Amino acid sequence: MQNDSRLPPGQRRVDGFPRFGSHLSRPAPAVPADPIIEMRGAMAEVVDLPLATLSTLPRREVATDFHCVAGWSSTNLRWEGVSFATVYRAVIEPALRPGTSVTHVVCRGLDGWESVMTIEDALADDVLIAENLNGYPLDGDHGAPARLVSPRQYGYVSVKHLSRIEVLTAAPKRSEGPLFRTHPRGRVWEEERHGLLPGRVVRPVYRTLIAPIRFLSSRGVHAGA
Ligand SMILES: Nc1nc2c(c(=O)[nH]1)N[C@H]1C(S)=C(S)[C@@H](COP(=O)(O)O)O[C@H]1N2
Ligand SMILES: [Mo]
Repeated sequence: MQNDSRLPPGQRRVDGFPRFGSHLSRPAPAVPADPIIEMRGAMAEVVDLPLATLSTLPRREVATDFHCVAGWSSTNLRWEGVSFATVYRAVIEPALRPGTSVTHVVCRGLDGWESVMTIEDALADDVLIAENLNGYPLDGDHGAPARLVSPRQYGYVSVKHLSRIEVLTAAPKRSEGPLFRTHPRGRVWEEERHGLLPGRVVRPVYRTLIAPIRFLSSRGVHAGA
């Protein structure tokens, strides 16, 4: 636990970059032969963007740390892909219904995981649809074939195996109970760890979840090289 001074409040450094998520022991979803990202919501026409096309948009690299809301941080990751804002401007915006004012974006992964971002957070300049991590294509553990990466928000926002982006004109209704209520923004430096309680109050509770989730997630890791 050396030198955590440059980490956001309440975070502790881990070695490496563990696989972590609600998938627990389940292996990563299979990568489709021709993966697409479905663009849906307040659009005049739906768009299915092949990843092969996404990859031709201007590329961007972001060197950053990754912070899980449970309290672990992985440092010095180098993501490479296409900026979310680039995809939004090039693909989504031209297909919006005329006069539409988008307020929120819902991303979904092939395993059904979903996260909600305000449009402001989604368009921040370090938000990526990443295809590579530290110089290699993403593996199943970290979100193959492409994932969202929003470094200034807790890790649950950064949907792995990204398969769908939905644009909304109002905040979606919440289905979570009060216990694990996510914060509507989940910004790490503000410690927006919880929707109802102060971040530092839930820190010790969330921290107890790290070891079991990490253990289970590591049992579902990608079997390839
Ligand atoms: N598709 C999908 N994305 C997900 C999750 C998940 O279970 N499924 N878990 C989230 C959580 S809680 C965290 S902390 C990060 C972990 O990313 P990693 O497994 O690459 O470390 O992924 C996030 N994105
Ligand atoms: Mo997390």
